[in-house]
Formats: sequence, C-alpha cells, structure tokens
Amino acid sequence: MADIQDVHVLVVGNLHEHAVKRLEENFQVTRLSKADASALPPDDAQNFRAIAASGAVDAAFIDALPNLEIIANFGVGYDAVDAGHAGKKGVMVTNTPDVLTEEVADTAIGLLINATRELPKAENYLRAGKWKSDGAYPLTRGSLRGRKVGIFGMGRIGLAIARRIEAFGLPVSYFNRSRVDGVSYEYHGSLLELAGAVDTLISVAPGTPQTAKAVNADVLKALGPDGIFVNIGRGSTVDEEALAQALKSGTIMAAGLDVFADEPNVPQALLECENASLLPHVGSASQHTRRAMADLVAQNVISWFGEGKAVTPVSETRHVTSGR
Ligand code: 8YV
Repeated sequence: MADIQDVHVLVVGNLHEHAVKRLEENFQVTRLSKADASALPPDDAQNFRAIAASGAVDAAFIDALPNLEIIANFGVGYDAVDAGHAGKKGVMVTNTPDVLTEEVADTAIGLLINATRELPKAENYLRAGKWKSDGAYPLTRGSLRGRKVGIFGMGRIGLAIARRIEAFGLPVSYFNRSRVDGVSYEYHGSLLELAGAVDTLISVAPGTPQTAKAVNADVLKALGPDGIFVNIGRGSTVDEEALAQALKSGTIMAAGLDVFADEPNVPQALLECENASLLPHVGSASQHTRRAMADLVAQNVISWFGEGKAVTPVSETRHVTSGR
C-alpha cells in the first residue's frame, strides 16, 4: 500500500483552517475555492482521491475526478453533496454528526426564546435609550408557558432539543419520516397533523427532495394565530414566501430562523417582519464545536486511507468499501 503522505486531497470551499492544517500534516493538499471542474489544475484530475468540502459537490464534479474515493463534508447536513450519485459510483461520503448536536440544540432554544419573548427587540429598545425615555419594554404577547411543542425531524438534534423542552416543563410531540424507536414522545403521521396538534413547531428536518417546502401555508395555518415557528434545519424545507405572508397577516405569531433557502440571501419579505428573529446560520458556530467538526472531517479522511474505513459515513454510502 502506498504511503498515505502521497495521497492527493482536494480541499473545496472555505473549510475550517484546523481541518486544512490536519489534512496538510497527513496528505498532499490542493485548495479550490469551489467544486468547479474547470478550476482543477490541468491534467491533475486523476490524482485526487479525496475531497474535504465546505460547500457544494455535485455529480459533474464527482465525475470529473476518476480516482475519487471519499468526500468528507463539513457539517451534519450534506444536502449540498450529491451523496446518491457518490454512492452509486462507490465513492464514500461522510458528515459530522454528534459533535455539534448539543450546540445546535442550544441555539434552537435560544431562537425559540428570542422569537417568543422578543429578547433581541427588548435589547435594541434598551440600546436605543427607550427604557429611559419611554419606560419599561411592553409586556410580550408570547410566552413559553402553556405551550405544546412539535418537532419536525426527530434525529440526534431533534432529540437533544426535545430533552431541553422537557426540562422547560412542556409537552413534546413529533413528526419524522418514520416513528423513532425507544422514543416516548407522541408521534404524528404527517407534518400537517403535528402542526394542528401544537402551537410551537421546531424544524430540524434535513434538506431533501421529500422535505422541500414542507412547511407551507397549510402547515402554518394549522399552527394557528398563537403559533411560533423555529427553523434550525434547512431553509429549503420552508416555503419562505408563505412564511413571510403568515407572519405579516397574523396567521402565526412569530418565527425564529437560523437557516434560509438561498444563504446568505435572506428574503426582503422576511427582513421586513418584526415578529421574526433572524440569525445568520450560527447553529453550530462556536469555536469549540467548529473545531470538533473540523477534527471529524480530517479524521474521516485519515481513517479512510490509513485504516480503510470512514468514521461517520452517510446512509447513502454506508455500503461503500475502500478495497483495502
Ligand atoms: C454547517 C450545518 O456546518 O452541520 C450543518 O449541517 O448547517 C452547519 O453546522 C455549516 O453550514 C458549515 O458552514
């Protein structure tokens, strides 16, 4: 077996520097700002056996690298990587589960409270000097007291959010593509049914063709006029036009959003909604957690070439073996 030091790895996008450093300590690394075949060094495509990516990797790029064995994605969500295509071609894809679970769940709770109790608006009020000039910030219509929380997507992060919600003394129910074994929370057979049964909906759903615009006008209507919607999963799962409309018309009370369909572009209609608390996709964005994610990206590539197996393969490529 050739020395792993001779393996050429393509680092794509603005990957965390700690991951780049660890890859450079172990492999021959080339950097590309994005996965665009025309930007590959001429006659070099056959050399690359691995991609470490923060950003999109499509089927055409996978096809442009004939000796590609593994794509290590920075992030638990890997909707930007064509994992189905990779799986069919025998290319391993890995993601970064577990290491970000608690951080993202913390952020979801922060967003929920911000949206419900208007904390960012209250802080702006203080900073604008209005506490002194106008008196106390108005009492908030929203409260977590008495709420029923529904979670869309009961994976690792959904469960971590549910544990936190339980500690708040609120009931939890969920919708997921299938019932989750060993979970006692009430299961609903559709997102619409879940939205009708709760007044607080937290989406942790991944971006897939099945979840595209799943949170639509009907779901928001079912959530109702006291409804709070929080999205910490993927923006593609929401019909953003319908959401802005629901926020403006009072179909729901408020929303807290960390993710958007076309980041970093946030629809003007949502920016105009005073009852939306908006964050620039910071769910996992602490130095601690991003470093752990960077370590896992590097570890997947190191383990693949060193031991012949990936640490955290995604489901579409679990069957892929290294041939070593
Ligand atoms: C990403 C995320 O890592 O893990 C995910 O799926 O959404 C984030 O934690 C982030 O998009 C990377 O830039």
